[in-house]
Amino acid sequence: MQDGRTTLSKFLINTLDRKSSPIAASGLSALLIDVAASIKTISAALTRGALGGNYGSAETVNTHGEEQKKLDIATNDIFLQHCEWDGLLAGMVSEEMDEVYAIPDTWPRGEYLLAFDPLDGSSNIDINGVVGSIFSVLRVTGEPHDAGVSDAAFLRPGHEQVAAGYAIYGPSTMLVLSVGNGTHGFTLERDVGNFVLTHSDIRIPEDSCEFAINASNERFWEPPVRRYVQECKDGRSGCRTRDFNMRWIASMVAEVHRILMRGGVFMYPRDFKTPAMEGRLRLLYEASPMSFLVEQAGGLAITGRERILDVVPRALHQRVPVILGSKNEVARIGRYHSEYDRGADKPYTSPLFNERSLFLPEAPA
Ligand code: AFP
Repeated sequence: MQDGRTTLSKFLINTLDRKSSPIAASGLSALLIDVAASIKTISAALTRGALGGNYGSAETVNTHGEEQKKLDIATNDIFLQHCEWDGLLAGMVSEEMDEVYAIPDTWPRGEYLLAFDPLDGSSNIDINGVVGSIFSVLRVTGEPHDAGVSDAAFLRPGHEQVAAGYAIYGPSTMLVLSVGNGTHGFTLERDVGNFVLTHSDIRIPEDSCEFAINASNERFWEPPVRRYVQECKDGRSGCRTRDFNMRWIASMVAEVHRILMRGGVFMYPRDFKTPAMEGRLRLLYEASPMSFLVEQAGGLAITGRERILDVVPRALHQRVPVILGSKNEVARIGRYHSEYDRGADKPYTSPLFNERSLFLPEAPA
């Protein structure tokens, strides 16, 4: 379909509603239109900035013990209001809600499950930085869902998602979406209110010289991550023989969008600042949907030791380490984890080969 002329509705009808479509899925297009309506409403609220009276803390904490911004709660309610009524959902899960949101009895229930982070990067709100929303759609399996669903219905590996996407609220608002036939970007034509296809079939470059990580956690990283980042910092004077650039926007949506647009690697690896925490990012509504989009665009997404889309969640708000982006860079980081686990990385992580050493051996090709 042609960039610049295809609206989201036309794209979804052609992709999901035509009986001839290999991925036809009744009702899914209508659900995604409601998600898109949530995003348009959030975009309008965000562009009012401080004038909207939504800056600052809500003086509450979420299930993770994190302080909630007023907009965290406001955007969560926008998703609920736009999506609970359509008779397509059996339940919803959000970063901002402890439990599964049961569809009120006033509305019929449907065959889909929606998990979302209504406002990703909310620490950027009060500084007028880039933020986003992330969503993931599963189809209910097995248990009857007219009486609502339990946690178990959501605890499915990410490769079972039927759709995933994010909104990025930047200079323009974009919706980036996959229903299993590639990853596609739509730009909000604000004065008309349509999402227009502007980036069809996005492909992530397999190589890159750009990485994103919160370097303030370096002392808590595992050796394979330290090894990879050190080699990037060594640049052309080290084994990578080319210089790298670093970015950190504190919004996973913004980092992933940059990677989809020009390649790169995003890492929020396991760190031992809080040993009990398996990672910072939540599996159901951050890591899984973003990994689905990245893989559909030709990239890789791993925990360091396994494919994120194969991880079976144990709990609604489970966290995982995330390393995703350009295929060859993520494969290298995965290889470093495997060498470390096998004790085969000694020359690269022993104290003798620190950043001042002249003896940096060639890293394996
Ligand atoms: P918030 O939504 O609480 O701001 O967290 C954003 C996020 O989950 C992810 O989008 C960022 O990449 C990451 O946290 C930033 O983490 P640091 O604050 O540790 O840099």
